[in-house]
Amino acid sequence: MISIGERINGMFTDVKNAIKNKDATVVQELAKQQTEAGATYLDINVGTEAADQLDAMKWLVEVTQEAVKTPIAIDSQKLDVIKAGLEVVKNEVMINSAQGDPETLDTYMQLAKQHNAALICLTMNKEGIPQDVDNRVAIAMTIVEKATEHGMDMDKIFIDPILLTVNVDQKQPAYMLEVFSQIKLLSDPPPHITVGLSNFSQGTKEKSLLNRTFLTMAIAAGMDTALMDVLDTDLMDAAICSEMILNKQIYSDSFLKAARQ
Ligand code: THG
Repeated sequence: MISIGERINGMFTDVKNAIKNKDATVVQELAKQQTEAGATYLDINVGTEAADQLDAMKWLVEVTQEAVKTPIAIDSQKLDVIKAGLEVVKNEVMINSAQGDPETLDTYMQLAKQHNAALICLTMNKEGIPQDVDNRVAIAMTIVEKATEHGMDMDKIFIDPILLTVNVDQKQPAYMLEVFSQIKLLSDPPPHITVGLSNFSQGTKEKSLLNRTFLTMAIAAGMDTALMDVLDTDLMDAAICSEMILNKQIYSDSFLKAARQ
């Protein structure tokens, strides 16, 4: 699967302090650890407390690139923060994320094409985040239509149906699995499907177990990407094992080791 390492995020205290003190080593260590753990992309999010978000994004991208060549996912709800990151990025890049109303998709898809970037699109629009299956799938189909209209390679489109915390509404996880299946069923070629996995267990006990169990069920339903804690070895192993069970990887007694290489 495609894994996006979540750790370079100003929501974490160590990264928040690193931004404030311009302490590159904390960020670079996280970049190296997540790369070694098998991250396909490294998410970079400045968080909410940085004094100058544009400056913080540029700095985080620059110091990360000094340490590793792993592609970066520039994570912000603000277009100008994303553009600041894109200005300094050197390698393959992903934009995280665009909202799913048609005009916003036009803007972000043009930007993605300019930078040959992958693009995460959220199933939310000006009316908010739909909590049911049908409206999420409807926005997902708008995203697919817009991508076709813009001549985007579907392999660069990642739809995120927005995973909510399990302890808030327990109907949501099953809805998400249904949304994944329907997106796969209704699109040809299909886009990638992703979520912010750690959202699922925020504020709960048993975070690792909750995340890993949802991940395996989600992979079975068609999700092929996650923004996740790649430093959680049990979680990464569960992802590898799920793909082996779905015959996306050949079984051998050393299948974990093989997948890691
Ligand atoms: N979709 C997309 N991008 C996203 C999200 C999403 N980016 C941000 C977020 N959601 C994904 N990243 C995280 C990172 C950390 C946590 C959750 C989501 C997290 N942190 C712990 C907590 O809050 O309990 C620990 C924080 C700490 O240790 O200080 O859970 O959904 N496209």
